[in-house]
Amino acid sequence: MDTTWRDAHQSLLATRVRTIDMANIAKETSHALHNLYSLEAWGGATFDVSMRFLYEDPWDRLRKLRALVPNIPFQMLLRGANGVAYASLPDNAIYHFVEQAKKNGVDIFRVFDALNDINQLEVGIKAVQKAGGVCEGTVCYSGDMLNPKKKYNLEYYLDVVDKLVALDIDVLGIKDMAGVLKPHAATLLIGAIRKKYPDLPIHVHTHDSAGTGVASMVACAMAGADAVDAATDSLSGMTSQPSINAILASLEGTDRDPGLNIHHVRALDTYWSQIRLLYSPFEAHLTGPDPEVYEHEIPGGQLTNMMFQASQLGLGSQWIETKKAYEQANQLLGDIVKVTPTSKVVGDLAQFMVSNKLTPEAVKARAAELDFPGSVLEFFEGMMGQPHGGFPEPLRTDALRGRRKFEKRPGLYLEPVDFVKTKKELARKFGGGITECDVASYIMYPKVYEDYRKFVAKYGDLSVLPTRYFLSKPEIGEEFHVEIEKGKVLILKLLAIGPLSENTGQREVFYEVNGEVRQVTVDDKT
Ligand code: 3PY
Ligand code: ZN
Repeated sequence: MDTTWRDAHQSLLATRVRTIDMANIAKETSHALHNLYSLEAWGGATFDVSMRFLYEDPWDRLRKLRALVPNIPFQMLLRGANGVAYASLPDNAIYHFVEQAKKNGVDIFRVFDALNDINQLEVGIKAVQKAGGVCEGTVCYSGDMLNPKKKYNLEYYLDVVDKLVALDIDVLGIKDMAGVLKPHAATLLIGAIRKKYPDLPIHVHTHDSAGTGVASMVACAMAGADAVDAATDSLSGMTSQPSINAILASLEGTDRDPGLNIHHVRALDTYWSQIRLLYSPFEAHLTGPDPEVYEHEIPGGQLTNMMFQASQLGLGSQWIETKKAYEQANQLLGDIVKVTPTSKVVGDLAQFMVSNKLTPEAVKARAAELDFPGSVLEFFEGMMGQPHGGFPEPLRTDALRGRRKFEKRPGLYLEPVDFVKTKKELARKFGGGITECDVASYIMYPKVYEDYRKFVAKYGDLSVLPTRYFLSKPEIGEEFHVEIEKGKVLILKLLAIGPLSENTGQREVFYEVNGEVRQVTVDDKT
């Protein structure tokens, strides 16, 4: 599977790659990668980020890409009972969301749960089965299976796999979100699953954070995995997936050679090498593999995000401290599986410990009086499911101070969504034309969706702007083209920018549209 359109940029460029940059290479991709298992094109953090930061409709991205790539299955990442959000939603919201995703172009759903909680997984799995999608039931790999002192061992993983198989999944996913699945562990894990389930399709996901991604994926292929994940070279390596060409070269001449035309695959990367430059403001400036990932176990996407945030806040110097605190926070929380949303819980607690200068002992001793981040309290409440081995006590009870405690999966306690009522409310706020996809977006992220709609009502559809002009302003006198719909091209030229008005904080901007001079007043937010 090629992850370029989803996890690769989520893990390297803060999820910022825009639809237009995928659509512009979609036809060539459909040709060069025609015999791939799938393209990961949707889900995970892309859903929220496309509305929140790109002012794009995620459903529109899915439909556009689907139309351009009719021949390769599309895959999405679904966070089980959390959908694509950060905590559980009512079951009917998950069913409704998955139904829209299937109708709009997703074929294969990689369903995981951040705690490998089978009851949470079951919600997503059943929703996919009901919608008629291919269900990739997934176990998240954490820790180090080769180390007998670690919490999660081979027996643990085989037990989760048995439970997934009992739910009648189509494909088994192994999700190594932090890139800690070492090649020898990969051989043992995949070998053991293959022996127990000779006919079960196995698909493995990894990140190259420690630099072992290619070796691990080759080990998986050799041990009997059917599909592994890779990304275009220019968006691969480090916190992203391993490079597709490195994997192809490593499998060349073996019976696991996927049989792609390497010249075509490389040609796609020529495009991506240029596109990556456009997104340089979102680079985390990683300098090389991070072997400490075996200690802190921070998932790939989160590692770059935390680095990016630390440098934006001028806390780059605290980075080593933050990584150490992440490790300590994980132990405090009971050495949990860390992936969205539980990775955010550990990250929030780590940042809380660093900014308040708290040792793990102090967190335990003062738990009844500390103002823990909201995500930590939600985790302790049970809003993200039940961790293997239970919650850490007395920390949980002390931190909750009488708040609710779910001992079963949260969906059993949540009121079902009234879709008709929600649709009517949205129509009242935003006018007619509200679709089921809009309803699903609103249910996942109410405020993000509302802000997105208000933004579009004010500024129009910015998804058509070339990225260079979406991220920064043109030079005076610079001319550029915007295709607002097929065959309808605007030729724009910035002519002049007037002085800042002290009273209004606004400026007059003069520009040309297809040769006609126009003028607009804009807020100067700088
Ligand atoms: C997500 O949930 O967005 C992930 O990529 C988890 O690895
Ligand atoms: Zn990933």
